Amino acid sequence: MNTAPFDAPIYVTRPVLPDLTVYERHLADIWRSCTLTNGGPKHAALEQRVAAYLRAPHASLFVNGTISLIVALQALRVTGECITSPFTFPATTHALTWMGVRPIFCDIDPVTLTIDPDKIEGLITLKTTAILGVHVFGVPCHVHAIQEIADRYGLRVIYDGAHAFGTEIEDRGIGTFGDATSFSFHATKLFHTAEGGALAVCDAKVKARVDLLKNFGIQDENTVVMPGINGKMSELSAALGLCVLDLVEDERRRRAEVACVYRARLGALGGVTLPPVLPGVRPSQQYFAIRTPKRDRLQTYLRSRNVFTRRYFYPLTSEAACYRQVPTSGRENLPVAHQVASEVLCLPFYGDLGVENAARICDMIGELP
Ligand code: T4K
Repeated sequence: MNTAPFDAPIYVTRPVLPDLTVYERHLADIWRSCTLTNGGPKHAALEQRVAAYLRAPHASLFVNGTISLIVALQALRVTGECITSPFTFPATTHALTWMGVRPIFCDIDPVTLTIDPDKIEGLITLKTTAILGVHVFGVPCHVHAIQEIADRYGLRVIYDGAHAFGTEIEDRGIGTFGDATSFSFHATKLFHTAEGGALAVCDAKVKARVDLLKNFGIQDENTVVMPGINGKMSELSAALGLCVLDLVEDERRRRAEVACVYRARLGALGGVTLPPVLPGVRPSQQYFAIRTPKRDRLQTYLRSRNVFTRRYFYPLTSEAACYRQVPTSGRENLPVAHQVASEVLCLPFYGDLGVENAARICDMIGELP
């Protein structure tokens, strides 16, 4: 048992990076073509490969995940009120606010930590136009139950799949559920382009609208058809994505090995709730989030051992000063979300961590009284 502090800091994640020479070959192509952005060949190649990896009929690349979410809301004409989870990164809730849509916070399921479908219906009003679920930590929302409610009330369904790149439900890509799913390709993500994102949709008409919206709404040199934004991914980011995508399956395999160690060792300790294993679900391997009532003490203790965990997602977005006045923000409406936010801790989780370091972190966790 080795619980001595690590010599170098251990972070919650580390980005996968290709061999520099592989990226340099792509850079040489870019230098030759002199095309740096606005839908060049790297962008076209990555867009196709991302759609194929996600097993989605259509994908559109973006400059980041947040803009892809905002564009999804605009493309699907979400207005009024949208029912969403407060257990998320602020970007989810902010995307609604930037669109002038009021977030209506719904409590979460204590097992999946995603929006609780049993609580959605009671929040629907005449102003509700959509449900925005978050596949938090890559664990899928209750997609069938959500779709059933949405169909009954004529609502749009949008998913924030920032953590869910590669999650599958019964062999179906996560991006094929609902009307649109956004992904983040930030450096902290399993698959990344340094900064970047994508939107997966099933309807070709929505894809066409999304592509216009991310390019200022410009149809051709003489025609602007809608008030769009600049959401385009550059050739440099797309080239990095092409290199990283080649490494993703191996990274997922290595993370699965780390997860195995965490599950076995922490499961044996007791007092720690592990991430759920759901039948028929292939996990993305994005985060390894545990829950423990000793969370804050544990985080401080691990920090003293040079291990930097993160309290994703504490505080809830409903607790932010800009959302506290929203009527559904009250603690009494969100008891599960508050409990989970007070206990959740994301452990270091990336392939290069290795199984031995993961075991050492488990020993440290076991040492805490
Ligand atoms: N929806 C959800 C549910 C999200 O979680 C996010 C983003 C979004 C939407 C929006 O997607 P984007 O617009 O970002 O594409 C990070 C990320 O910045 C953010 O993308 C992510 N979620 C969020 C969960 O985490 P921080 O503030 O925790 O990151 P930071 O810089 O503290 O990084 C954490 C650790 O990762 C560092 O301690 C070391 C390591 N790291 C980080 C970076 C940036 C590296 O090793 N290299 C790096 O380049 O927000």
